[in-house]
Amino acid sequence: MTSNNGFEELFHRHEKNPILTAADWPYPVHTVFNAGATRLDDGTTLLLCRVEDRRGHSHLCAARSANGVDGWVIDREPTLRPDMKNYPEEIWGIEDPRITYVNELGKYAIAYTAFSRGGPGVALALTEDFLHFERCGLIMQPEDKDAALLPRRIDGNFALIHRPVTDSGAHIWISYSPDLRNWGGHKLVLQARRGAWWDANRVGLSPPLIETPRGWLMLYHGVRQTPGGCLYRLGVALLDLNKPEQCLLRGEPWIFGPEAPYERNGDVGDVTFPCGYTLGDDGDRINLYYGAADTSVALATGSIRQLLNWLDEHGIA
Ligand code: BMA
Repeated sequence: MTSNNGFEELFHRHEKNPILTAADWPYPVHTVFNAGATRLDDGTTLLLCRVEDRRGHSHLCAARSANGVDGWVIDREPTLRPDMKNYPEEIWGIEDPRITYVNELGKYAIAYTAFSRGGPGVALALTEDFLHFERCGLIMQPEDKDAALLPRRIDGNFALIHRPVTDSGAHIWISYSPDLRNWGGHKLVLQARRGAWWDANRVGLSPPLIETPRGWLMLYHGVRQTPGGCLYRLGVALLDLNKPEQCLLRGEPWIFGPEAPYERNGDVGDVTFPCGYTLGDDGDRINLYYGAADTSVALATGSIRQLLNWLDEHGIA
């Protein structure tokens, strides 16, 4: 189906958007956005939402739903709070969780942003039930964010996609670890483009990688800085299955960006920021959960097959 002024539409907004807002919360909160997502054993969709309070600090709160659209049951109090006493790097809150189920551990790994005095860094926590959490602490020092663990080892090591910021820009990297504590083997995966590009200067992983027989699909955000503010849009690339630092294809145009009123207006307007997805029972449908304008959680659906076909047509090696 094509619409959108002739551009092929790869993600379709849900008619019930935004699916979660502060008004749904069982305790006072300012905004709810940038949610990690997973499907539990019984098929329940769990969103781990970033919740901002009226100090401007964020914590994480779980919402569960049978169909992933409505009927959300939200934890009565914060599910994972910053723990400044034991993890001083969480002093200004914890943000933007990405969830990966790691078969080998029988646990979910949550990579999230710890907002420290030194800037944002990447922290990791493990859980079996989203009730009890085992913190691994800061695994990438500031300035670094937009991280997710891969669901299995690559060549014997765990692998983490993340986005450090250096003088040369904000690009997507991968790092490896034998034990989730010690990290090395850092490699550049995808560079921000330059100049007028929609993804110039600043890119970052959006949800965790999506495994397909042809490679890892990576949905990533690009940030366009304009005199009127930043525009956060989504692009797609395909990474090699056994060597994810090798980018096989990268789309030129963005595939999803702020259009709907709840994406254009909010605390930070013109932001679509996915941190999680779940797959439909057919193994093809992608339910993409994204933060809209740093204010609410919205849902759009796409198809793995269609994304791969689109990359064949619009991707460059
Ligand atoms: C990014 C992150 C996101 C946020 C976005 C827009 O740098 O901090 O959490 O949604 O900016 O404000």
